[in-house]
Amino acid sequence: MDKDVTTAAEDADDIRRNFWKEGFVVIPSLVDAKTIAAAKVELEKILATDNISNVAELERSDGQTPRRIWKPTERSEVFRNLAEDTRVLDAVESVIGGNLSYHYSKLHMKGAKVGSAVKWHQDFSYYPHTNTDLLTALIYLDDADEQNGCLQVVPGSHKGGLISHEVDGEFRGMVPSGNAQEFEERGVFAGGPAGTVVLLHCLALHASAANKSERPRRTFLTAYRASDALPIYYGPHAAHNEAGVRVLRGEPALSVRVTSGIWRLPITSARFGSLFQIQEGSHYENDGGPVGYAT
Ligand SMILES: O=C(O)CCC(=O)C(=O)O
Repeated sequence: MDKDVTTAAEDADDIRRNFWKEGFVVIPSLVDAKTIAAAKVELEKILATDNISNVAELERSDGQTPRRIWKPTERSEVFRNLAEDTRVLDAVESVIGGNLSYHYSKLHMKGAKVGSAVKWHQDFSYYPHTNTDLLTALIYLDDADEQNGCLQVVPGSHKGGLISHEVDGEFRGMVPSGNAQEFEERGVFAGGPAGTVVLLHCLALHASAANKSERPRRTFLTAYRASDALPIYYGPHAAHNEAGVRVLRGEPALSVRVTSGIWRLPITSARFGSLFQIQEGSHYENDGGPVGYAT
């Protein structure tokens, strides 16, 4: 795959049009350098702890480099503010409308040389809801490109429904390997300089390669949903993020909007703490760590 981003946008109309056409949109340098610098300082503060495993999941390859920081908005006002940044929320609003809620967030560290790959998947497979007006904003804290494992997306894939994320009949949070090969060919790179924001539809097929470069690719991922989209309850995992959900714009929903569809449920025999664990199968060894993180 050597294709460039097909969908960069600057104003609200572009953002809406490109997002709904391709299932994602890249908004170059939406967040200013000062805000990004402050987020990186804060990130180091979060990691300066004696008990790293309470805060972060570590790379399996070296057992020491953090690959995911859990719940950054609960650990830091800086990340809480970034999740509520007017520029980000304006972009989200231009896509899913003015009644929107914060869903959950995380930090992916993609450390230089050791950053794990994320295999092809659709986020909705991890958290089926009553409708599909859910999206994630990936806010790059470093310049992100093909070399350090920027996001890759299959354009238009959000229109094709939900495909299987099972291996041997069990949810594993990634598409079967035969499909992955096809998506690798059809996918495009969605990178950009630090401060770039990628809005990603919950049904868009996406992945990112391992980081073999000398540069980290740190990213704050903050997810939103239309306030009338509620999770489909199939067990405790489905409710895991709900305590943190809050209305950010518009009115709390008094009705739920239900669109038709048949959604396979992400039921597993072992609890998992992250998409990394369930995709690599390490959740079978430790039964999950912090219970059932969203993706
Ligand atoms: O950080 C990345 O490269 C992608 C993350 C992702 O796909 C996810 O969290 O669903």
